[in-house]
Amino acid sequence: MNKIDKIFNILKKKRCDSAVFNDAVNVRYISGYNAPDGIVVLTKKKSCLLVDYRYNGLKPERNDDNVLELVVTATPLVEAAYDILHTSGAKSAALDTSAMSYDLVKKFRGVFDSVKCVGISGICKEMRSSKDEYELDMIRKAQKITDDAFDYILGKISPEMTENELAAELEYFIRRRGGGISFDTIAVSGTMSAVPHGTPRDVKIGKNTFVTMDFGATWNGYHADMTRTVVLGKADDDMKTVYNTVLEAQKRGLAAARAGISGSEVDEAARTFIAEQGFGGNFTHSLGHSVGLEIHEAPGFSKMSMSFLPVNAVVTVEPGIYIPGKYGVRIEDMVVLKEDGSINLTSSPKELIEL
Ligand SMILES: [Mn+2]
Repeated sequence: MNKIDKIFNILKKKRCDSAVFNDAVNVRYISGYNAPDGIVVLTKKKSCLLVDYRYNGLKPERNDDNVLELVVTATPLVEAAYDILHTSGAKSAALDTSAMSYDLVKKFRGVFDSVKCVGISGICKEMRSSKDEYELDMIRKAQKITDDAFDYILGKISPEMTENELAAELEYFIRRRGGGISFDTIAVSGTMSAVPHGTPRDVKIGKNTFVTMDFGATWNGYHADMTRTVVLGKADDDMKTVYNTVLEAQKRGLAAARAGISGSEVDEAARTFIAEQGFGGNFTHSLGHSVGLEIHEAPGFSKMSMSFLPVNAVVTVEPGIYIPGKYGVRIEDMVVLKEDGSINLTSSPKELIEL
């Protein structure tokens, strides 16, 4: 079943015969085109992506039956959308309100004269959690560039480099390879590595402390996400204990990760080990999140995640230990969930690297 058929099944349950999407990510997901300002209109008679002339001649990103007809129009898009709904005899349209302002909802309601608007958030949310082959392929490509960037930086990094320079080098490598930047690169050392999402500073990386790099490339809109922590110089015994505790917790999380169980079970597998080693209070975030057209998607591996994980969800496994005022360690891979386990998409080494 293609995506449009799946969406119509969802709409039926909501008693809607048509739908309108304006959220840039959902538009890309449903239409197969990267047209952030376009509107997707789905009706029983006609489904299309409406765009203005800035996207004239745009080619789809994928080549299968998940590509909509591209309609370029000079008519304001909300009015053009209504024309299609009206002509198709639609009675009740689902408005994907995931990224709509109150003002925009009012505008749709004002223009959609004979068609009832039903605001529904997250129509595609569950569908997007299980990736198809094209999506997995894009994520693999994004992760390949990300792994290559890590390999490159190991030959480039030095104690004299600042955190900002380190972040810039990673991003420059990704850009040269044609990738986009998945999110603001985290490249932090020493005390700043104790902040899980610390911001890079104009401070030299220095020696004999942890350097954490959390970064990723995108490919056709699909994200990669990876974290590695390394040491320039030598790690002392305490540092080795912290590092190897995170590494073992990550391995336990990876071993537990599979489809058909709840995210909390996977989180628990890693968290219990860290707590047993006496660092329970230092693992202050959830174990992982899904990744796709957005860097953070549902479902995740967290204490609160009770829903069952689907086959082909792409999820991160990223335990960490953070000792405030001192340093922190995080190790993150991305995996595809299968019924009997998971496939690791990340190939970078993760035994402690001392450079
Ligand atoms: Mn992550």
